[in-house]
Amino acid sequence: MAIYAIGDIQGCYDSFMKLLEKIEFDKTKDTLWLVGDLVNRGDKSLEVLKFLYSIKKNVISVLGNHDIRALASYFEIKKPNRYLLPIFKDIQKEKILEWLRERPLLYFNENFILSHAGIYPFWDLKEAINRAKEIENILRSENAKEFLNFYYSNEIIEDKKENSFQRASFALKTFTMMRFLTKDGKLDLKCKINPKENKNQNLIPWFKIESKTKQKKIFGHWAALGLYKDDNVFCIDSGCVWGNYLTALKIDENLQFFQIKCQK
Ligand SMILES: [Mn+2]
Repeated sequence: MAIYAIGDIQGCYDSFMKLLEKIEFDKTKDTLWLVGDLVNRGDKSLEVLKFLYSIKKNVISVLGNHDIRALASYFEIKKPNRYLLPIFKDIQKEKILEWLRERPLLYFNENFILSHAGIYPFWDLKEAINRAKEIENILRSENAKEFLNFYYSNEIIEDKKENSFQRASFALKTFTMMRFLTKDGKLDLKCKINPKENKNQNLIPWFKIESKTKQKKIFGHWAALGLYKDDNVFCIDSGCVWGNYLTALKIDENLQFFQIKCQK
């Protein structure tokens, strides 16, 4: 009955399989919490999706920016790149991409919140749940294509709320792309460096701003931050697709880490 949170897989199927061996993952009773970015930039994105679909009852996976990118190809807004193309050539593409489309942006229990990039610190849990739901409802609706078209043509970095696409676009950016925020709560989407190297005093890592949610946040997305923990957060993107490590965090009293070196 163990729960393991696993970092950004990004098509690194072989590393993922090795990690499941290492943690002795048992599909009759264990659950995986995945921080998203299941696909893209790694060579076996199709294999990752097919495997997860085959064990979908054991999987809680939140959407990451690369998963959204795959959905943009599904809705024919962006051409699939060479990493995503095998998915679109596969006979099961509809089934696995419809599964991906239905993944949430946020998952939580009493102690932890799971999301790809983090939780906007100015939102309490109720607001974060509502904002995630708004995006999920749009992505599952017939407006999904129109929304993703809007999302990719408008870089919304502050919480404008004039219309539902603007609201949802900002929220989607926070859940899937956030790293640094400006002091007035705007997203900075350019700076990707490790916070230790940041000299711009106007940019603050989102998790250094006091959060209105009490649970510990488990997230990925920030490969330059790497494996990171403090009293409030766990970042488990240890850059497997960049030749580094894939990380699992066993969610129990001991919070034990397991890592596999990239198998490429
Ligand atoms: Mn990401």
